Amino acid sequence: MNFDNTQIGIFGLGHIGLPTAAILANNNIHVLGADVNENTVKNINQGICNFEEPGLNSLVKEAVKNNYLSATTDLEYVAKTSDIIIVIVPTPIFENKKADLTYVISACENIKKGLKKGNLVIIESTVPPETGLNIVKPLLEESGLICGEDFYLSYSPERALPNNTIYEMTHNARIIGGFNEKSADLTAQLYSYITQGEIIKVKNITSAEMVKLMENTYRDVNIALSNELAKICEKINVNANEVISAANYHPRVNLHTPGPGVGGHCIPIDPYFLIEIAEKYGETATLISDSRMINDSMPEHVLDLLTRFDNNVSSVSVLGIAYKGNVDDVRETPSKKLIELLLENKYDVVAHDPMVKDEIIETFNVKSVEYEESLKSDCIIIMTDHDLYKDLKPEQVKDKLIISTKPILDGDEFREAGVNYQAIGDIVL
Ligand code: SAJ
Repeated sequence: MNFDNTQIGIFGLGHIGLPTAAILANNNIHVLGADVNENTVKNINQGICNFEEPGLNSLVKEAVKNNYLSATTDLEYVAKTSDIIIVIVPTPIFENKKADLTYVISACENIKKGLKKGNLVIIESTVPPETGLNIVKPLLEESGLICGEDFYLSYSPERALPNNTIYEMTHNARIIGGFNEKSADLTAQLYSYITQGEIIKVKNITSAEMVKLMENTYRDVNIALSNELAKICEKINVNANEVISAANYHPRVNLHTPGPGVGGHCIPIDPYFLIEIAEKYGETATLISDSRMINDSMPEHVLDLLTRFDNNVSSVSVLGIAYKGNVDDVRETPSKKLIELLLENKYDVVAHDPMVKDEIIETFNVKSVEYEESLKSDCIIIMTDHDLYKDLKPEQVKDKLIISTKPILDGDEFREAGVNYQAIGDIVL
């Protein structure tokens, strides 16, 4: 399929939508981005992207300069003028842990107003199984066009790791589930254009929706297993990360790394979509639910470590607000819960994060301080494995209580230097 005279409309220009748009545009395909955020649209049209992702800025700048990429808030216009439309909008959860499909539905409401014969609509947003069939398809058919005949519909999940998105988007295998063969074929032609990875077609849209949720739920459950194993190791004076590394030498073992909880906009969210569909059909999702509870309990475990080794601690520094190392994303960060617990327990709390702006840090009701300043507190809790923290030296924190939630420091080195070093899965009574 030749895309020279094709316009691709991308609904949602966030952490996945913008890289997708930029990669397509740098393959000389005309891309028109659609986003409700005027600031996002303005920045993109100036060749600027408003979040950190290695390599993305130059791709956006190049594509905009060469007139292959532009953006607008006029969603209907994007639908009316595009041949292929990709929906990559957020799918958060409500307080009750049910899927919030507001953005997907809003995108489809606009798409149906501009849908034309021959159009291909691809949903990339992570959605509960059966969303494509039961919500998206009927919505788009309100245009009067028939799915599979007049227009084509498929689901293809994004699977790019933040901070390595450009590489993964152009090398990872791509999963495709089409409403029918033609939908799947057209989608495969598009993605084979931008990724060197395998194109894997599964039976249908719902199957592809399920693949995405299984990938992330696999990760959440395995992290929960490692967190539970770490708590047992603490009781028997075993270093959890040492034994996990040893166990992973087994060719069929891949234990994940214990930590302070699971953040990001995917791993802690996607399992609830499976719990929801299970409950809808009278199934239990016990292991998936319990894993979510274990991971969400880890900030309390960090507080337990502090109270257990608290010798006159009154001031605490939280090192790391981002949900994981070397990213600036704070969505669902475990640090939020930890800070709430520390404040409830009347500790004086400050925070530091080299990747997150002070004004974002201070939305967590803590003062953002310089790194040197943060090392003056009685207790220092490392919550995020940013590279900066890997260079911490014992002499910088001589008389402090260190609680590390990520295996980035050599505990024995700190203890031999007289530092009270404790860690998830590695404490010395
Ligand atoms: N974490 C652990 N232990 C581990 C691995 C991660 O505690 O062994 C924690 C991290 O600290 C972080 C959270 O889990 O707080 C999530 O980190 P992550 O790297 O597992 O996940 P994301 O959200 O950055 O990216 C994931 C990826 N999915 C998988 O690895 C299966 C990515 O490929 C997806 O595209 C992304 O979710 C998504 O968008 O769904």
